[in-house]
Amino acid sequence: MSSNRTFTMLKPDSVEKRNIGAILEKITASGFRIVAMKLTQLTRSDAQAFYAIHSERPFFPELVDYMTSGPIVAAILEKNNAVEDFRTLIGATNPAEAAEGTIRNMYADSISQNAIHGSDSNENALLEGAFHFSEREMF
Ligand code: IDP
Ligand code: MG
Repeated sequence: MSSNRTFTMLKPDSVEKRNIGAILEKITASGFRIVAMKLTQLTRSDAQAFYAIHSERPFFPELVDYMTSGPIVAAILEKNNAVEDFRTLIGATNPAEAAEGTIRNMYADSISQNAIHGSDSNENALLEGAFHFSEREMF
């Protein structure tokens, strides 16, 4: 996966609230091409591994409970400057601080249930994409 790609998850709250369509519309209208996509559910060990960097944080148990609470939509997205532009599109981690018109501003409920994930570096985009997809699921 090259550096013009990023990885996203529409988190369980977005699926539960039937916001998949609206969020994907915003993503594709913002110039991202969908390279890979699936509806799936994280196991506890998946969530613990995916968020291993946060394992010592006080919110980690809550994060694992939330991310395993229902299905997610996992996707790889392509655009010039994908990682940075996607972080701009989703907005700050805490929706109360997310800029007007960002996905978290529009669709997130709280700092924990914040609608969507976006990779924070090219290196993590590659790792996170490979966590969910094989090469033959990428187009
Ligand atoms: P990010 O998703 O904007 O990159 P991170 O700091 O990497 O934010 O945190 C990963 C996820 O952990 C967040 O998206 C959110 O779901 C959850 N999280 C982060 N900080 C808190 C917190 O202070 N309380 C509860 N959950 C949090
Ligand atoms: Mg992060």
